[in-house]
Amino acid sequence: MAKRDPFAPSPADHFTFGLWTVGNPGADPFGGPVRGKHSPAELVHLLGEVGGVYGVNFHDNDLIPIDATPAEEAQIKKDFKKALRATGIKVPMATTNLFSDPVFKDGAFTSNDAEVRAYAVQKTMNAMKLGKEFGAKTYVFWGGREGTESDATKDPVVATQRFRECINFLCKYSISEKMGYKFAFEAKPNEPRGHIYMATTGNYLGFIPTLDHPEMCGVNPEFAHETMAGLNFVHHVAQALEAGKLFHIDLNDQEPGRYDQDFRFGSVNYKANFFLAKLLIDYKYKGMKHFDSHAYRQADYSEVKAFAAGSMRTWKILESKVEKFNKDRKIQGLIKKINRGGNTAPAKALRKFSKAGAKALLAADLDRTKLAKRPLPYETLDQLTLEILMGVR
Ligand code: GCO
Ligand code: MN
Ligand code: MN
Repeated sequence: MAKRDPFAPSPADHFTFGLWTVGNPGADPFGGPVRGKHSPAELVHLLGEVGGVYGVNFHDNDLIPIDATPAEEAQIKKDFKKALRATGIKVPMATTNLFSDPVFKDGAFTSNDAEVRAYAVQKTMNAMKLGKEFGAKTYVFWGGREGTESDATKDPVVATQRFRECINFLCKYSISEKMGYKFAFEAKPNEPRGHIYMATTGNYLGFIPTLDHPEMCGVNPEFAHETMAGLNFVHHVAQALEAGKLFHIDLNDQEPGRYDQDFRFGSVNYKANFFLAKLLIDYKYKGMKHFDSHAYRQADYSEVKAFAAGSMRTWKILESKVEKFNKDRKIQGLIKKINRGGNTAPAKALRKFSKAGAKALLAADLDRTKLAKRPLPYETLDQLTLEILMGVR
């Protein structure tokens, strides 16, 4: 009997793709499409052939073109439902395209034109209904056009208030229609706008508590987005996780300081992606892992399948490396050693404030010269990590 592939994905891994990711035709700002268009149903079958995929996500117009006739819409939905049934693939997340149409050239929820804002909310309400038709539970908001090239054009405080007004309305709409959505906000620093409002996941973590329904709102961080700006993505995800706000995650890869590359997960920064996998595994993230990336422009559809399979396989390989790291006695010994001092009186006093504790802490003998001399074997720890990743440990 053939040996089971230890890195084979399964639906239990909650890996998802978007119609817009595997269906990406390879156009860029300098050249048109290089791959033929596949219908939504064909893309579901493509994912079925890759195997191990849990779900497929869509923007309203990935499924139903913005100018589709009612008859076309009905046919697309029928074919898509049939493909979902045949493959067992689910639709866990839906979202709205609030960026392609010229009406959104200056933003959707932050547009200066109140009627454009109303249209954006109306389009989102319809897209939320569409998502519900296919069972979506998470609703993603990526404000790609919410921003400026020149701050002469918009008041950034007013823009935040307009954004809040739209989200509050949509939260109440989901509640009043008993849709049960969880909203997940996705930050990005730039592209397609010169500057996008809510540039980082942290911006959204600050914004959410100002909403009328913060309990139903969280974030959908994307590896490439913080990385584009040279920031540490893992730290942003950690803050969201710690706050109980990591509702969804977009996995891909990206070289810092470049255009929005949307590379295959793990193809550039596999060390950073290892720490991301470790974070999500250690803190038992159970949500969807959505690969928001696309195949190289040189790929044909058989290579698109290789890209999808590779994305999941890399996660599974990193998962096995995390297990190795967590079981490595030398590494764990070092980690224990560097997290020290917790049983001393000053450390205990710090845990919960009391007047007596504050007095004790002020009087404690904490010798900074001695403390500074305690060893920090970080060179060793990082090298051991690297050796696990390189497969020699
Ligand atoms: C991007 C974004 C988008 C969003 C998508 C879902 O950089 O273009 O990552 O792919 O994730 O629109 O809202
Ligand atoms: Mn992106
Ligand atoms: Mn994304």
